[in-house]
Amino acid sequence: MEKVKNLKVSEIVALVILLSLVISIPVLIWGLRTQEFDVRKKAASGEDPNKPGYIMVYPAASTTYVGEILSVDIEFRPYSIVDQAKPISSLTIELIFPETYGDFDIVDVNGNPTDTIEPNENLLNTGNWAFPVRSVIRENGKIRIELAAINLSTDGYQSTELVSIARFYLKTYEKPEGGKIPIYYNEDSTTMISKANAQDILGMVAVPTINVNSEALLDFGYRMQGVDGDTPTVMSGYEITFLDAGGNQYSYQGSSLLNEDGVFRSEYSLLLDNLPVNKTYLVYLKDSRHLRKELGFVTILSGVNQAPVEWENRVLLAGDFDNNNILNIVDLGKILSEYKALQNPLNSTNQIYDVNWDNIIDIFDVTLVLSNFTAIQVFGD
Ligand SMILES: [Ca+2]
Ligand SMILES: [Ca+2]
Repeated sequence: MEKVKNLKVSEIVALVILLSLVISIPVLIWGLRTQEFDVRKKAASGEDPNKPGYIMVYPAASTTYVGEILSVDIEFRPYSIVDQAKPISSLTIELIFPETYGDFDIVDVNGNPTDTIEPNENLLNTGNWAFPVRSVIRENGKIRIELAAINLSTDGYQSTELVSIARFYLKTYEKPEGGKIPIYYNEDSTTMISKANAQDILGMVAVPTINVNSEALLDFGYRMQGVDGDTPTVMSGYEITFLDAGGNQYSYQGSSLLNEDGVFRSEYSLLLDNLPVNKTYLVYLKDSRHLRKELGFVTILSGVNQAPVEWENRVLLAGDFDNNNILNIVDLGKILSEYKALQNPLNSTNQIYDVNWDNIIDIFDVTLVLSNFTAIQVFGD
């Protein structure tokens, strides 16, 4: 009986181990795939304590959009264990973009093709680092990035945290085949050299595959009546509506930040999910304290679209508090019911009545609304 029981237990254990192996391998592969990082050990052996060095090429987002400028950091970490940390004297990396580069390019922060990448300013400003090689090389329709960072201090450099050594920008012009831009690195020319014995301690390198999405996005700005650049920092929600020539409507919600010029702009490009592209739309904007405003026409293409700059002069008119896109006596009644003293502090329910965003409800909010009340019913666009 005992024996049978033992056998069963060991069988179960074996089965569990086998099952977990069978499951873990695809899960591991799946994990690496969804991360979209090519993580490879540079060292021939597995956990080599002489090769603790780690380089990671880290994009700001794993997905970029056609027309967008994606910033990508090259990060490194000589040692992960504090007690074992030893200084290094240099770092070299060669990144290879195997795709033909007509679809994308390495650019500067303004989007113009560049022949150099930017060293990390914090490291540069220490005066201890030199970057004799930081080239973008275009050959045979392909791109390579070569970087050499040399630490000139007598102590060398050590860190157990990931540190950015340089940054480059990638701009996509067209969606590449398969919708991906893979990046590889050259194993021979990618190194991290220890200060003491001039040996390569680089053990692992992670480089990304960048997904390219051809969905449309929009950058745009607009104004609000009574709000200028001196107003305290404001983030405001909105609903933007795209109307095509056939009368089809597409609405999206987003939020915008007030800048110092008094213009509200999306903090990030607004993703226009499922909006048909290569079409012209008439665009309207609405929020919870203003009448709807016609911003104007825009033709939407794949990737990041810039709205006409005139939109930044469109001013949303205050005073529609029940969201029916009409300013009338109902809206006046609503704001007057919150105007109980000369100065009324904001709480969780009355914020929409602070139409000039100065964090108080006073006579200026009421009179802004009254300035728009020029008929029994004032309709938004
Ligand atoms: Ca109303
Ligand atoms: Ca106010």
